[in-house]
Amino acid sequence: MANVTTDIASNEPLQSTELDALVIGAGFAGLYQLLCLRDRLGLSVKALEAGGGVGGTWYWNRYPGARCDSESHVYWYTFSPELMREWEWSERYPGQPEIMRYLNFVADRFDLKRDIAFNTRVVAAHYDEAANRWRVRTEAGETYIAKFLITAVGCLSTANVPNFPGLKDFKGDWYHTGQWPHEGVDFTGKRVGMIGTGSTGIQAAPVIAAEAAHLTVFQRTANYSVPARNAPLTSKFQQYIKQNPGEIRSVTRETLNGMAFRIEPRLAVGTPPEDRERIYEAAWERGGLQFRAAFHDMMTDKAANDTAADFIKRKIRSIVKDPATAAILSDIDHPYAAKRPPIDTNYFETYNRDNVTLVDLRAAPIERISAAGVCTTQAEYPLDIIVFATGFDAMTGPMLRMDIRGREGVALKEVWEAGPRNYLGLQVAGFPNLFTVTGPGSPSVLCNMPVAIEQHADWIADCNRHLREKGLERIEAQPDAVDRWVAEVNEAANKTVLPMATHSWYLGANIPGKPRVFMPYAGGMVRYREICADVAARGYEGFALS
Ligand code: N01
Repeated sequence: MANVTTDIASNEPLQSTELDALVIGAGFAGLYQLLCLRDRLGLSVKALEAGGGVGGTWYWNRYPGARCDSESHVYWYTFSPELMREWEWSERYPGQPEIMRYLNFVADRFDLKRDIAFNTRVVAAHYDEAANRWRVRTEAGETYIAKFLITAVGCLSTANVPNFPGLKDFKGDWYHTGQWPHEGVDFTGKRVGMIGTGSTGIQAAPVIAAEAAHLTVFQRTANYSVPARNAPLTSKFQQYIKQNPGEIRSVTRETLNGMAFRIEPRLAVGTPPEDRERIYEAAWERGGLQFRAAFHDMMTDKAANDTAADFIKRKIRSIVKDPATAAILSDIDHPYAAKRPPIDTNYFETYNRDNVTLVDLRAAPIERISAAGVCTTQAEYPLDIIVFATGFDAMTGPMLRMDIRGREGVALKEVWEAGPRNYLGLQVAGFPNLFTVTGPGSPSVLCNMPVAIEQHADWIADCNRHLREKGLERIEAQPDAVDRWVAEVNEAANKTVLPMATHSWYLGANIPGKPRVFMPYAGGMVRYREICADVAARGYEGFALS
């Protein structure tokens, strides 16, 4: 449907597309939200996607070694048993190219692409109170009008390139891992510098080192990592997946954070040291994020966490042969998994290669980038390529880079000036009919993402159905419900060791000037699902419906 309206910024008459609902993003979240609203509710819906294809985070993060850390048989949609039987994963953890093939397969299977506008970045969304419509503008100047607006913009989609002086003078090439060139980067014979040792840097370093003439890793904060133990899936396991889609779906709905494994009920504190060591050793051999499931108290009791931290630090020192390098890598200042825990393939082993050097930025921070390379306060490191594995303006960044305005033109930037405030991570007071999928205040990044995404998209679709059945037009979070939810999010975080990593992106601490607020809901996906269901069952308690 097209009609003539007024451009929200320039007052120019423009052709607008009018819809029941508009979805921003076509990653895991946007695709499924589009499917729910279009195919189950019969709404007129479009998704607008900045990238040239589906995939969201996986479309952009094509860096060497990019791979998911959820196991493949739980890192997918579970809404359709047929779909689960039709797709076959090849490895324990899906690599970026395989995830892209999967998401394209889903988009084609459900004919979603016909309702997605690619290469279309949303720059503004303003709520028109009189019309009860969202007016949305893209970078190219197109406008869309929709009753419901759903942001499915991902938690980690706004790349953070630190503002080092001199970067523009660098004579070599530089790349951020989250904006990786589609044609790839040839490291052969090159001197490569990589800044950052989060999940991304830890995945990329071994792959780059195997190709480059030399790799220099610049580490600001030492990090834990546990071996992923990736391997091809056996045909027996592939058969198990096809035969048990219901069981797989159920498990991801019963475990704390939507993973395939359950947290062991035993406590690290009180377990005799030799038994504990044996349990950690078995968990290390098994590999993956399941390591943190070894003991129930690991994430809630610092003393318990210390036992895991100590085990991993000893492992690092036993793997890395040069004692000085091992000391820098194992000098970790936060509890295990208080920052998002990476898993790896030969990360610490990479430092035993002759062509890899570690630079300790705690001892000598980066001062600037020169024409030749990276300069710390102690030395200049000449480089041909710099890789920024420096993370993202997480969770709020993707929302705040759009000019989102609610009632009376109030900007989301103002409302979130001191940190994100919303109800259930789903709605902001003063922004009616705007829903955020896996935004701050929801389990999102602490959960296996597709599980969190399906819950949100289903809840939003059910809410839409409810409004339609009741003849209602508008839903809006109430300020007192927001206050209570913000308090609950804080309380949930404070029951864990998570806020002890004071420099983590969970707290926004990686971005200079960003308010330090623990953003995801740490109470677990099971509890969160119950709360959301309960709110809906009570007639959307905490929301005003009209
Ligand atoms: O980003 P990060 P990431 N000078 O923010 C350093 C998901 N993910 O892209 O710790 C020097 O974790 C920074 O240092 P510090 C996953 O959720 C998943 O690695 O702030 N260094 C840190 O070492 C993950 O958590 C997968 O002191 C600077 C690094 O850069 C999230 O994405 C794979 C700096 C950034 O680490 C983000 O991971 C990859 C500066 N100015 C990512 N600024 C899987 O599924 C930042 N750093 C496996």
